[in-house]
Amino acid sequence: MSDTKTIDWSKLRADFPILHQQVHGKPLVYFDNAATSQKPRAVIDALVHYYEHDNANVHRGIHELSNRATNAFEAARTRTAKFINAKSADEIIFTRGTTESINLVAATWGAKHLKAGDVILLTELEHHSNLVPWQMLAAKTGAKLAYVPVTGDDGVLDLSQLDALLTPAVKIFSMVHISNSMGTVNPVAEMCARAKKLGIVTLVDGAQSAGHLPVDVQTIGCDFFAFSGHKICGPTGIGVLYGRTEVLATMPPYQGGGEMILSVGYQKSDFKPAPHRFEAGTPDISGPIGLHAAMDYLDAIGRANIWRHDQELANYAAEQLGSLKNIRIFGPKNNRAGLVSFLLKDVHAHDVVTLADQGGVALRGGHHCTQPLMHKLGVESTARASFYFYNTKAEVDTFIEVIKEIQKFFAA
Ligand code: 7TS
Repeated sequence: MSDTKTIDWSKLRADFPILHQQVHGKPLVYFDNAATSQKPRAVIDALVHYYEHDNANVHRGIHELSNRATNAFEAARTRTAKFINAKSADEIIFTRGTTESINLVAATWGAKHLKAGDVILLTELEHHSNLVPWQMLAAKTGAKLAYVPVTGDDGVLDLSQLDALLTPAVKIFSMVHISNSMGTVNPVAEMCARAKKLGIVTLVDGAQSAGHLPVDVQTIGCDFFAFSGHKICGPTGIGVLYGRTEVLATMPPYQGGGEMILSVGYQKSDFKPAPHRFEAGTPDISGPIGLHAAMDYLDAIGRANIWRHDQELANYAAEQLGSLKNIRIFGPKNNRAGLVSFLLKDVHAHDVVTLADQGGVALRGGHHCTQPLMHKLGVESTARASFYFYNTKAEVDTFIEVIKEIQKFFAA
């Protein structure tokens, strides 16, 4: 792995065809990476190659193309296990994304293990996809929801309350690794360890972390880890649920259909073990193949290097924004992930995003699917710039100039 200083980041940028265009007559500055990342040529080529040479259904045929497709599909599973250091490829379930991964756990683990009076522990930082499935499960089972609170605009959790919240009624603790709206990096290994000591099952939402820093599910010590392909340079429509073998073995199937059965009778069926028990029907085949190429691409750069680059850009952007007047900046002072959320005084976040777009800068404005957190902080929305390794300091300078122009426009 090369050192971050020896990496030619601008050369990597050349791998992304989409970045080399103008928007509204200005060079595109793509700062919406927390929503979705762009795709390098290697990933696009892997998808084209699959459809041009190997396309067939998996697991069913014994002809050459079906064997090739099956081998590529299962090789992607093995690669994914390596990407997050799972013990076995059987612990990797392919889903549509983080959202479906969490829904799968809520639907299957939840149906088996939760009853009225049990508690589902979450944090106040969660994305809607780690809130709503648990609310639906609570409504169905009579379980209750409890939350680890955030302390304020810095988006940091008050972990001094954790021991008091980890009551015997808590059956699962589901937490975000990196907050998509604040940029907080939660100490998930410590949080999981404290829960695990009490026999509580843990889930980590890794949507914002998996492609940005080295992830080792065994070191984190979680029972489940969820992430999306499209946020880590892979295609949309493919996601991952890691589940520890012992926990997956207790869970009933998710959807019923082909591929997930051992044998089917008219009255009753027997199901395969994990991971196939959770993957009914023809799966997204090109998705894992594209994801495989993305994981190879990211690990050739090194996620520790990507993380340093992310943090450098985010700290620089936060510092530059901090030098402006009439601005409210969210997120932690220390160890900020690669994004900055902010609000300009008396300017709606959507106006910031609309005007920034005119300057070629793609931001996001809104509640970022963290509506309860926004309400807790007393705001409706924020504007957000989120970075990845192909972004540059010069782009941050452009962004800051655009923000200054917006302030001037609204002050006039
Ligand atoms: N969890 C977190 C922390 C996220 O940031 C997101 C998506 C999800 C879960 C859901 O991922 P999906 O791939 O299943 O949709 N976050 C964002 C965002 O910040 N802007 O758009 C999507």
